[in-house]
Amino acid sequence: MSVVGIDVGFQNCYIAVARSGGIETIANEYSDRCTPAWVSLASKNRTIGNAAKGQIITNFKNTVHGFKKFHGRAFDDPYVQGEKPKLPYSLHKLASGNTGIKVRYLDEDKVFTIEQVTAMLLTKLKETSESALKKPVVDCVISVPSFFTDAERRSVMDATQIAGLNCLRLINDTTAVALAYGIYKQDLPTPEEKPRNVVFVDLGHSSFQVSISAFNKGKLKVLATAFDPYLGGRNFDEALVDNFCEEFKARYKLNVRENPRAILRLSQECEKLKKLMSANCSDLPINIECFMNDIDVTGKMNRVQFEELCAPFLMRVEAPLKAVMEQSKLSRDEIYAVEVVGGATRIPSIKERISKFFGKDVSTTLNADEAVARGCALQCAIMSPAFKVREFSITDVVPFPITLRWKSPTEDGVGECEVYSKNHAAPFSKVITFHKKEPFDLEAFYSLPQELPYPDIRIGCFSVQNVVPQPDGESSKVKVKVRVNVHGIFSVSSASLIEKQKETIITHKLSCLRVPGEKQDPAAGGSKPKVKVKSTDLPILANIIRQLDRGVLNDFVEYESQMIVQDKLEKERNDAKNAVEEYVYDLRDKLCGIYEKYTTEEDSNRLTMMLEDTENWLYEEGEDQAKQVYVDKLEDLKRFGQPIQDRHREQEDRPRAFEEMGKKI
Ligand code: ATP
Ligand code: K
Ligand code: MG
Repeated sequence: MSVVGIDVGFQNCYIAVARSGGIETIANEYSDRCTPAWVSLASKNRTIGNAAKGQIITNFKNTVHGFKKFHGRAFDDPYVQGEKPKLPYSLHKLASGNTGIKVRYLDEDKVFTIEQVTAMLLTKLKETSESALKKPVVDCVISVPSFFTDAERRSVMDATQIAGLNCLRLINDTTAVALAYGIYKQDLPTPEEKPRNVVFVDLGHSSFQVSISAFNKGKLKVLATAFDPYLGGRNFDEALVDNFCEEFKARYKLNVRENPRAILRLSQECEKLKKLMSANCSDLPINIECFMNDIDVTGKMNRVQFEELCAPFLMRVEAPLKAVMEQSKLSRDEIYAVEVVGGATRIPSIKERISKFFGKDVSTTLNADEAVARGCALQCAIMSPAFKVREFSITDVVPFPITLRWKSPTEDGVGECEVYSKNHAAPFSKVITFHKKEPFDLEAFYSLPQELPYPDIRIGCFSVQNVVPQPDGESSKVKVKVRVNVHGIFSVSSASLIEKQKETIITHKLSCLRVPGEKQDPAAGGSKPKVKVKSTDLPILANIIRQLDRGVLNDFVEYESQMIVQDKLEKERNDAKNAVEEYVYDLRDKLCGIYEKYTTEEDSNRLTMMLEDTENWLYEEGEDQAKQVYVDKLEDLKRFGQPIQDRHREQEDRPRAFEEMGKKI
C-alpha cells in the first residue's frame, strides 16, 4: 500500500510520500515540488499542472484554475457568481444546480463537473507520486480547508474516487500542519501534565485558517478553529491588478479589463511584484512589453504604497485570531508558539499583525509550502498497517454546529436537536432515541447560517424506513446513530428498531444461540425470567445536498480512465513526432561533422535533401499525423542514416578493441 499525502491548494499542490528514509516532499517531471492547480483542455489531450499553466495565454478559454472553492457550491451561489466575470473560462449551471465548467475538449463543447476537474488534477498528482515511488498509488490522505462543509468534502471525496484514489482521510489543512509540528517533538508534556498549546496559521492563495491545538506526548487535540474563507494572497494580487488597470487607463488610455489575455499577464506580473515587495522596501518596477495594442507599459510600487492599497485586507487578519482565542478560552500567555505556514504569510505586514496580536514573534520552523503535504503523508503513514510510525492520535473539531429536525406531533409540530456543537470533537458517533410509529425523516442542517461560508445551510435528509408500531399499537423505540466521520462528513449512519418481547427465557441456556443484533442484559443470568429485547436494523435513505448521482459518478470514473488513455496515446504520438525531428537535426549536424568521412559526397547530399524535405514535411502535412506515420518516417530515414552511423561506430570501436586485446596479451 502506498503512503502519500497530498495538499491540494487553490493555487499550489504538494505531494509528500513515505520512503525508507522517512517523509519527503517529491518533485514532478519539471523538478518542481509545487504542481500548479491548473488543467488545460485541448483538441487532442489535456495538460495538467506546470504544462497547463504554460497554456494560459494561448489557450485561456480552456485553461482552468482557481476552481477549488467551486466544490459543493450551487452555480447561483454568490461566491460563484462573483468569480464568474473574473475567470477567463466559462462556468456552467448543471442540471443539478451545481457549478460546472464549460470548455472545448477534443474539438467538442464539453461541460465538466468540478469533481471531474479536480480528479484531472489528482490524476496528475497520482502519476507524479507513482513515478517517485515506482509503484501504483491508491491510498492517500488529502487536505481540505478546515471550513469546508459536508457538501464540499463529499465533492472532494468524489473527485478522489474518479481519479482512482482511495482517500483514507480528508484532513484539515491546519490539523495536518499540527501533526507535522507535533509528531517529531520529543519534549511534549506527558498526558498528566498541562498540554502545550500552539496556534497554527495558514494564509494561502484563497483562504485564511487559524487553529489552536493542545499537545501532549503522543496526541494532539484541536481546541478551536477560525477562518476567513475569502482572504488570501489572491486578494493582494487583485488589488495590484485594479491599481495598475486604473493607472494604465489614465496613462496609456488602455482598457485592460476588456482584454482577458492582458488581465492574465498583468495578474502574473502583479503576483511577482507582490512577492518581491516581501523582500524589498524600495520602489520596484513592473514592466510588460507589448502589453496591449503593441504598447509597452511600466509602473512601480513600494511596500508602503502596497500596504496602503491592501489595508482593507490587512485589517481582516485579526478577526479569526481573536475568534480562535475566544473559543479556546485560553489567555495569550498560555500560548506556547504561533506557527505560520502558507505562501501569503511571507507578506511582512501579515506576520507583523499576527505577532502583534499574540504579543510574540511568529515561528516559521515548519516549511511554509510543504508542511500541509507532510502532515497528510504522516497521517497516511499512521493509518497504513504496512508502515511503522510513532503512535500519534488526533482529535479534530466540527467547524459548524449541526442540527437535526423532524416532524413531531407532540413538540409543536417539529422536533429539533443540535447534535454537534461548534468545536465538538471529531470523528465522533452519537446515538439518539426516538419513539415513532412510522417511518420518519431527519433533516440535517447547519444551525448557524452566519458562520457558514455560503448561504445554503442544508446538509441532507435522512429517511429512516420500515418503522412500525409495537404489537400493542404503542410507539416503537428507534435508536439512530449519527456520525461525523474521519473525513469530517456528517451522516445518519444507522438506525434500529428496538422491540421488547415479553416472553420469559432462560438466558444462560440461550446465550450461545443468540441471534446477532439481539441484546442481552449482562446483569440478568441464571434462570431468572427477563424481557427479551430485539433490535432490527432499519434502512436509511439519504438525500444529500449537491451530491453527485452515484451512477453518474461511476460513469465519470470510466470517462477519466478513457481520458488518461487518450493523453497517453497523444503523448506517444508526440514522442514519435519529436523523434523524427530530433533525428533530422542530429543527422544533419553529424553529416557535416563526424560522419563526413564515412559517406560519399553524393550520398551525403542526397540524404541532406531528404532531411530537408522531412523537416518541411513536419511543418506542413506532417504536422498532425498518426503515430505510425512518424514511426515509418523515422524508419525511412534510418535506412539511409544507419549504415553511415554503423561505419562510424565500427571505426570508433576498432582502436578500442585493439587496446582491449593489447591489455589481454
Ligand atoms: P489555499 O491554501 O488557499 O488553497 P494554496 O495552498 O495554493 O492556497 P499557498 O501555496 O500556501 O496557497 O500560497 C500561495 C500564495 O502565497 C500566493 O498568493 C502567492 O502569491 C503567495 N506568496 C508566495 N510567496 C510569497 C512571498 N514571498 N510574498 C508574498 N506572497 C507570497
Ligand atoms: K499549498
Ligand atoms: Mg493551502
